Amino acid sequence: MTQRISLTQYLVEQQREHGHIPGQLRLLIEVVARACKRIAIAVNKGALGEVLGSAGSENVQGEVQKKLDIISNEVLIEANEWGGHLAAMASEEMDDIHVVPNRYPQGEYMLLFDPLDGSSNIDVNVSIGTIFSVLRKVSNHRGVSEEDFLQPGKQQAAAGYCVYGPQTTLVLTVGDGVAMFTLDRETGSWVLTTEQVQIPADTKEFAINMSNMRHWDAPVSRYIDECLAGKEGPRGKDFNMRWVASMVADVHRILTRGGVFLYPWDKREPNKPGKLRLMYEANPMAFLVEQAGGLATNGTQRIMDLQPTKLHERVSVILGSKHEVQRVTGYHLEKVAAASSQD
Ligand code: P6P
Repeated sequence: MTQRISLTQYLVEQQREHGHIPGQLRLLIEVVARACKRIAIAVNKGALGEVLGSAGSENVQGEVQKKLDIISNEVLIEANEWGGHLAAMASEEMDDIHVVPNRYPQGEYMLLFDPLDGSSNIDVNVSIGTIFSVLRKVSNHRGVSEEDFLQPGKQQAAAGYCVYGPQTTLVLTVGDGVAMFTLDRETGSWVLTTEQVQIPADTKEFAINMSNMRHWDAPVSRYIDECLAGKEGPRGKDFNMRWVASMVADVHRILTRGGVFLYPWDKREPNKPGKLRLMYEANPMAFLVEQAGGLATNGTQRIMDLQPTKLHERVSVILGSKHEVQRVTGYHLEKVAAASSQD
């Protein structure tokens, strides 16, 4: 039996060997990991725990909130506000930021999260997950405001997710590669099961919601049409398709065996740049994917270079195997170049 190391031992060794993880950040990660364990217990109760179904309210996105959305959000808030490692938190489920109450010491980090992504899958027992992103409070003025959160993804100190699937797995980066920890339910501890995750540069698997095909922009239609043309087409190979409709599950598959994930802008709501949220979905996933050797763009720009203007802003997302993301991005840039040459 190989000696398994725990999340705590991993973080201590990372801190000792690489100095990547200041004490406050280590505490933050351990507290978030503990909160994810509590969320996993609630999620796994299902119909036995009176946690399924709608909460009868809407979030800032105008989406119906599930009971587990609210439970997960509250677990993360309560777990993190007393530790002294955070100045504030932001969540998909909350209109405004949550500043750490004055009764607790304020820390140097800010935590953003989608407490339970993929909620439409909760009641049908399909994998869902928690996504989190960590920023440093860079302004030295007293207090903290929404503007403090508006930093590009390349400023992230850490990012990760917990996928509640056949296994409960925590996936984490602090900027020194990607590590995966599986929850050992017998001991209740996170056990390191994979480190230095690498996404293959090539793939034969794409993930997109095909029902939106008629609404796509030309570069996306071109890319998917070429994949569907298979061996006889310009790609010279057959492709497979997966779409879980849980970003955490789709990204976990890509980190595990490669692939390309697309949630692009489409004509349904032309004024919206995309469906997914930049700050607490796209940025953390982009950090993980890049740390695992993949790429993440919005079609024309690196996602982690984007300067946010609003906390809940949306973005078009193309991420995964390097060569595929380069191809899709290249098709978008060809369209931009053609349009500017006509001006
Ligand atoms: P659609 C879940 O609601 C989510 O935000 C992502 O996890 C997922 O990738 C996407 O939306 C699914 O969207 O339009 O296919 O239901």
